[in-house]
Amino acid sequence: MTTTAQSHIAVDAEAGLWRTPPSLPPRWFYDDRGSRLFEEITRLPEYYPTRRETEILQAHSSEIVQLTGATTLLELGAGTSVKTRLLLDAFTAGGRRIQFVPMDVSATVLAESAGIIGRAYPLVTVCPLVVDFTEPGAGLPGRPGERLVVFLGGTIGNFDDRERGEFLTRLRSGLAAGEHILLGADLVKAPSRLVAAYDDRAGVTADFNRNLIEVLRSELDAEGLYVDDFQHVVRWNPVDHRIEMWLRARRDVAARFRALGRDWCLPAGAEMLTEISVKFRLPELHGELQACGFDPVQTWTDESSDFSVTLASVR
Ligand code: AVJ
Repeated sequence: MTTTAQSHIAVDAEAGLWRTPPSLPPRWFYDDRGSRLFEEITRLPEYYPTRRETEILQAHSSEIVQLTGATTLLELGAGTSVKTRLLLDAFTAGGRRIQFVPMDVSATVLAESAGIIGRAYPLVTVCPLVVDFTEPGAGLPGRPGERLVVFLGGTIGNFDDRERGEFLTRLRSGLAAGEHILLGADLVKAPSRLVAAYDDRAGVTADFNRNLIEVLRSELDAEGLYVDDFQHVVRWNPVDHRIEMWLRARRDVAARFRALGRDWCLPAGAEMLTEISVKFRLPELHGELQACGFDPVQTWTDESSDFSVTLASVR
């Protein structure tokens, strides 16, 4: 699994597992198996975000491209960039050239998708970058004045209010006035639908969540830590308008992380927070963007207003 100096699972485990409640940042879901399980999630009948966002991009990519006039497309948390291909289609439609910088924590996924996109799009120069975009650090690549940063899938929902503000502010400071961001954000809707999207009947999301235990076990050389001792729990938190994924201990867990030289106990019934997925209302989202130095240009939703894609310019 990919680790960088700034982002190491040992550091995150030390910082999160001994807190009350214990927690771990969601980036550790995406080892090879986790990445495959997430791909499977995007095809589940209950998981609407990927399909809705694809519909929006299919309908409005040319418009988005016209509004930005960008010549460099940067993608945060790119993964396989399937939806971004709709933008690349629009960008290259008139025979124009564009530079594409997919950024992701997974070097494997990135190298594979960069190869596929490079071959499929002769007009696109692909410059993949292995980085964790949640970490503060170097500025953004590409020529200032001509960049569009896309952050799709609703991954902005993985940040809580404070983290989101910090993230947007830092993103703003890495860009020049007049440049653009394109942000996919999931919208508040009936809790039953939201919960179903994260607690699917086939149990794929449960496997995805519980895979985190396997990642911890193998990466931190743990003994006494078993995937089967954990149950997938999903809750809608109406106060913070977010989905929460937890792992609940089915029995007393007494593990030892040999890589950390520390013991970890979780009594039966206790829970660990593994992911939040904030859902938005558009006026609030626009207000947050404004407050962080962006001017919303336009927001598109799908026909059922399940999901949103917002183009904003840097003030
Ligand atoms: C990749 C963060 C957008 O929050 O919907 C899907 C991750 N977790 N099912 C989301 C996820 C469980 C997903 N994001």
